[in-house]
Amino acid sequence: MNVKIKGLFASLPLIVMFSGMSFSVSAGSNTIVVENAWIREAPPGAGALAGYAKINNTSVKDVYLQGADSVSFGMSMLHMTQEDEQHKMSMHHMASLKIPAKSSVQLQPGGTHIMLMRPARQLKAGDEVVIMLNFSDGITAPTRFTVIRK
Ligand SMILES: [Cu+2]
Repeated sequence: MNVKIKGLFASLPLIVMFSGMSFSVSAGSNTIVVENAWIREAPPGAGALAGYAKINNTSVKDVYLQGADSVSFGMSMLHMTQEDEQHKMSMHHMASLKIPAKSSVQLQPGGTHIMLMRPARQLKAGDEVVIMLNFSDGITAPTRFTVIRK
């Protein structure tokens, strides 16, 4: 996060709300609501986990998810899963993910996800971790993810 974004942040009224499993953050005319944020439980010693959520953009302007940050992981990044002609699955880093105006995008297994590398501790079903979702226009949504066994 750079100085320009911090300046923008300071000048805008910022409203943060938690209600059950959903989280919303507003800055200026942008409103993002994150729902059902979860992390798939991984076997002990796993070097990477994946996080999923539904991201709603309730504003009239497109917003871009540009990355993630969490003190609970050595590195967090946006990934997409692709299948080639031989039906081999591979994952690729994504610089940004568009959340169209008045629309939503689902991060889900087999699709776009937040790759969470080098967990600081073993995470078990029921644990909660906060991951900062970084959007365009300097919007940061601190989102509570619940670890689920699936
Ligand atoms: Cu991945």
